[in-house]
Amino acid sequence: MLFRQRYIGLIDRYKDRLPVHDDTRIISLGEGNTPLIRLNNIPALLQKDVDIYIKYEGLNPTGSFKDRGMTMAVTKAVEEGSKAIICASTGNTSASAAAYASRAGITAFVLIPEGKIALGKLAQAMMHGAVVLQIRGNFDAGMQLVKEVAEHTPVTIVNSINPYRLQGQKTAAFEILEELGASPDYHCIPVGNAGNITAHWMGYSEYHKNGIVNTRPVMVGYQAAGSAPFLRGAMVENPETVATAIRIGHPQSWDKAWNVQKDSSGWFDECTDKVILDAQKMLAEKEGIFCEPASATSLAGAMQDIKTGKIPEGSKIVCTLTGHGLKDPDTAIKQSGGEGSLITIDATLDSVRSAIMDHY
Ligand code: AN7
Repeated sequence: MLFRQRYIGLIDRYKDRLPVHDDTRIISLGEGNTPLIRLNNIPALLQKDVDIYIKYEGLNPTGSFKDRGMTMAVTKAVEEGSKAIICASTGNTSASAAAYASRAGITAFVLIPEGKIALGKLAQAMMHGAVVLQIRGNFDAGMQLVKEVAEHTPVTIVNSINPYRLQGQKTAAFEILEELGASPDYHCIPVGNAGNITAHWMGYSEYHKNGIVNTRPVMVGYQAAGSAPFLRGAMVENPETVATAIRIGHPQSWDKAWNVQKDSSGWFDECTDKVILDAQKMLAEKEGIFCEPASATSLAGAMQDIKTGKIPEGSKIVCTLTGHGLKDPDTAIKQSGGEGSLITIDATLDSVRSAIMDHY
């Protein structure tokens, strides 16, 4: 018999680099260890000599990068005796919190903006048994409420203002460095609350400081144009974008993200909803990779900067795809022409044959 060591999860894998003890009860669903996929076709379409890698975080257990942070946050909440967790969410955090809470046997309270979360995420939060509080307000209003309520109520906040979240999420950078054997030149990432860009920089910096790698990437954060406080240089009051995951006007890691920008000599930029959706479709059609709209912002932004030469030829670029495409089936179907564009035929051999000949 041939055995491979069982992969349990990122806390188990990076125990010595995370704030856990030998006897900590780890709450895990086998998160992390996601594929780093080299794009085959898109660089050629851009007619640029660039090496683009996709870190496919949509393949985490609940379909987003949030699981990296949630395994840590829930593990620590349980260790500290917490019986309930709470978060405000544009969707993915609520799905992840709901799953890890049920795994731990504690309660998850999630505040979501009414009508503005993708269907798959809502299904997850409900299915895992979270107490779903739909608010007549946006994410930023929900976040404010969560902070206030947690001051007087015995619930642990598991939004990325919980420092254990970033500790877990820094492991994505570890995996990239270990797989490439060196730092990429650029790391492109969607920015909402800016927790993930902060966590990645922590991870890169840790391996750099320990002498495991000699360089760190330039960090580039992309926002949706209607929800781009880092571009405006100020909070945005009524953020709007098709990429509902990053429909955030008051980023919680504002100062931290500006420090990442300065320390890495990076920048922020914005993408229109059209450019985001085009990139999402392109990834699905040309590379076989399905991500949700917010995730495609990283590649959309990278392509903009590759075209202008701001990201020069010869660069090795990693783009994080934060969430799976199945999270938001409505947007996917709509932008593929809608259900009305499906070819409906009689269940006969002739009809199938002629449909094949029409589309061969
Ligand atoms: C797919 O779930 O904030 O910059 O409440 O779901 O670390 O906030 C989601 C954020 C990017 C932005 N891509 O990450 C939530 C939530 C996807 C996301 C982001 C989110 P941060």
